[in-house]
Amino acid sequence: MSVFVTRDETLPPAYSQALESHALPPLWTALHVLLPKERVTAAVPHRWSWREARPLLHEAARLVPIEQAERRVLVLENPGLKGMYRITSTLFAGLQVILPGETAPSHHHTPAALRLIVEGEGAFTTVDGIKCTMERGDFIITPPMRWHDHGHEGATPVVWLDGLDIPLVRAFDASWVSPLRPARVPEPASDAAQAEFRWPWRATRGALEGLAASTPKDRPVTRAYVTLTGAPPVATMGADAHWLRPGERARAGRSTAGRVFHVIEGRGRSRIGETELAWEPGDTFVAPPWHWIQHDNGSAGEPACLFSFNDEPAIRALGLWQEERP
Ligand code: GTQ
Repeated sequence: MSVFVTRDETLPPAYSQALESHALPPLWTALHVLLPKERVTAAVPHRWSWREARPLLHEAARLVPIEQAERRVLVLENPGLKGMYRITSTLFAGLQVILPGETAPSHHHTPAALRLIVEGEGAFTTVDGIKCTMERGDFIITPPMRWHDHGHEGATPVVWLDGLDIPLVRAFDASWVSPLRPARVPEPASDAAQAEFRWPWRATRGALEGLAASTPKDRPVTRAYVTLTGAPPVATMGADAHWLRPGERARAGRSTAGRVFHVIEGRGRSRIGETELAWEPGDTFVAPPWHWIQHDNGSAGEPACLFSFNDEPAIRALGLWQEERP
């Protein structure tokens, strides 16, 4: 949290001292920071290259035993928010790696989590006893206070992107985790049972492809991930799958939500505010709130698929939603 000096140097020093000792700082020196004329964020647009992150994740798997780490995660920390373990002011993101035979023990916590599988096969996450298969591109949620652990029955390292609302929950001083419980390998769960927590990429990709065929060229091809009752995946965070047709340059837009994008397929670039970010499969990039976002599919003749998650449900619930499209 930022701490700023609110002393009014024009006041008699003894009076300033008295205000300080009575916990009564003046508002007038801080008002422009508390209520700026423009929306401001310390978060900056940034891209994490999968090519660069991948060897560092695999090295973490060699250097740090899972028993020590509990969750072996490299945090995608916004360069504008150093030391704060956040990708935007309200969202946490990280890349988690698990090796064959390992288990990340069971716990539950007040923050909500969502996951997008980046690489590998054979891992699973268990949410309230339901074993959810983790295949590349799958989207899996862990709503608040649900027991969850991770395991790996495959042969090569598995990596996924974690998104959590930890900074938002911490703003309410509401972050809490249970003691650990050893993970047990559960029985396989049916697709129907997994459907509460898991959206397989195979199905999402098929739906996007169909949508792309029936959507006018000037309309975006996007599917929001929703629960069986049509709600956002968790109360605080939304998620979308985007399909960029070959050569497509999407319309720009901006909103008061922060957004984290992950490249499932294709190559291209996105303009986030004034920053141009090139991307390829496995890359993750962030658009802080109120930054113009425009995606450009540079893949020659191929579609590009992006996953994204956001804090839109939270900011809507607070009555702070605003959106602009030119
Ligand atoms: O998998 O439970 O990236 O508790 C951060 C905190 C993942 C998890 C994270 C967590 C988890």
